[in-house]
Amino acid sequence: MTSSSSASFSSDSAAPASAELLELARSIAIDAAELVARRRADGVTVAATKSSLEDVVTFADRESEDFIRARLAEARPEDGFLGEESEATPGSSGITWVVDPIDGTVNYLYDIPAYAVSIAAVTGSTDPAEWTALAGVVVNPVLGEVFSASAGGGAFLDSPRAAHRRLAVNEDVALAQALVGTGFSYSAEVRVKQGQVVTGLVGKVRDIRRAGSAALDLCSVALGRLDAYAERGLNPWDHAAGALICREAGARVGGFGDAKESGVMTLAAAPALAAELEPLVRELHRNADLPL
Ligand code: LIP
Repeated sequence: MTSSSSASFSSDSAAPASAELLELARSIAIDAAELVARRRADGVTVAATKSSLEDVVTFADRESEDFIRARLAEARPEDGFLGEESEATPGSSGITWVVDPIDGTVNYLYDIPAYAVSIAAVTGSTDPAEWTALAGVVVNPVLGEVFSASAGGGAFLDSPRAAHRRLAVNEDVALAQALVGTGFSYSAEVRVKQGQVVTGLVGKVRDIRRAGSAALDLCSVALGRLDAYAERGLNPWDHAAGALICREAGARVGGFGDAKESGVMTLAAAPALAAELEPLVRELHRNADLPL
C-alpha cells in the first residue's frame, strides 16, 4: 500500500508542471465526455468483443480514444500514449498519457449512468508499479462531475452542485460500518471466485456496491461516497487517474502488502480502514485461489 502521493520530479527544468498537465487533461477529458454523451444519445453499438463475449468495445470507445489521442499529440507530440483501445506508443519527453476513453463500457452500452472518461499523465515508467502519476482527471458526463488531481496539489470535484470542492476520504470508519465498492472480471471463471470473496466480505462490512466503473469507484472513495474500494483485475488505464485522485484525497491506495495498485489488486480507503480491510481481502483471495 502506498500513502498519499508526493511526486518526485525529474531534474529537467523543462519538465512540465503538474498543473499544466492537469489543465490539458481536464480540457480534453471534458470535450471527450461531451462527445461520449452525444454518441450515447444517438444510440450505441458494439464494435467488437475482446477477452470474452462480455468484454465489449463500442464504436464510441474507439472514437473517444482517437479524439483524445489526437488532441494530446497536437498539444504534446513528444509524449507517450497508453490507451485501452489502441496501440501503445513510446514518447521522448518522459511523460506518458494513460487513457480509458470510456471506463464502465458495459454501463455505457446499457445506458446505466455510471461511466467516465479517464486521463492521467505519468512519468518515470509505463509500468504502474514504477510510474509516478503527475495529473489525473475523471469525468462522468451524465452527472457533469469532473474529478481532478495533481501530484501534491490535492483532489477536487467540479460539478453543477460543487464549485472546486476539495476532496477528502471518510476517516474513522470501522470495518463493520464500511460501505465497500468492488467489481468483477470479464471471465466467468474468475467471477465465480470473486463471488466467494464477496461472500466472505459482505457479512463483515456495512454493505457492498458494484457500480461498474473503477475510475468512478476510486473517485467515490475520494469524495466519501464509498468508504473503501477493492477490485482484482484492473488494467492500468482503469486506475491511473482515479488512484492519484484518491491518494490526493488522503487515501492509502495499493495492492496487497506494500505493492502498488495493479491487476492483482487495487484497494483504496483511509489509512486506518485500509489497514483493517487489506488483510481480510488478501485472505479471502487466498481462500478463493486467486493470485496474490
Ligand atoms: C471496467 C472497470 C470495472 C470492472 C469492469 C471493467 P472497462 O473497465 O472499470 O471496475 O469491474 O469489469 O473492467 O472495461 O469498462 O473499461
